Amino acid sequence: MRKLLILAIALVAVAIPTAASARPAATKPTLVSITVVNGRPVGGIKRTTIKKGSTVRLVVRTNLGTEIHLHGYNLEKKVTKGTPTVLQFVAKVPGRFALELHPMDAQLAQLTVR
Ligand SMILES: [Cu+2]
Repeated sequence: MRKLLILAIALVAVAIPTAASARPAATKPTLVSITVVNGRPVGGIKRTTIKKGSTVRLVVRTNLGTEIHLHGYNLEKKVTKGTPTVLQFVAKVPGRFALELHPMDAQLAQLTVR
């Protein structure tokens, strides 16, 4: 019984610093909002530079298409007509990445992570 109590205290001691260091990740995400009409992003391909390690929130509104696809990170999300599609991720990998609308493979955005 005493062993279990010691273990519980040890776990709490480990958990507290972890929770504290996790706090900066909760900062506001970088918002990239794109409206697509008939497979074309309004205002052209959105080019954004993102700080490595930050959270990115892609919001896509489109009247066509089945899914959005972020190349490199290989993230996909189904789109629904009339409902904004939200794709949120942490930009851990540096580089330049294309966001496409499938099945037409239309480029919507270019994200540069550095
Ligand atoms: Cu693609």
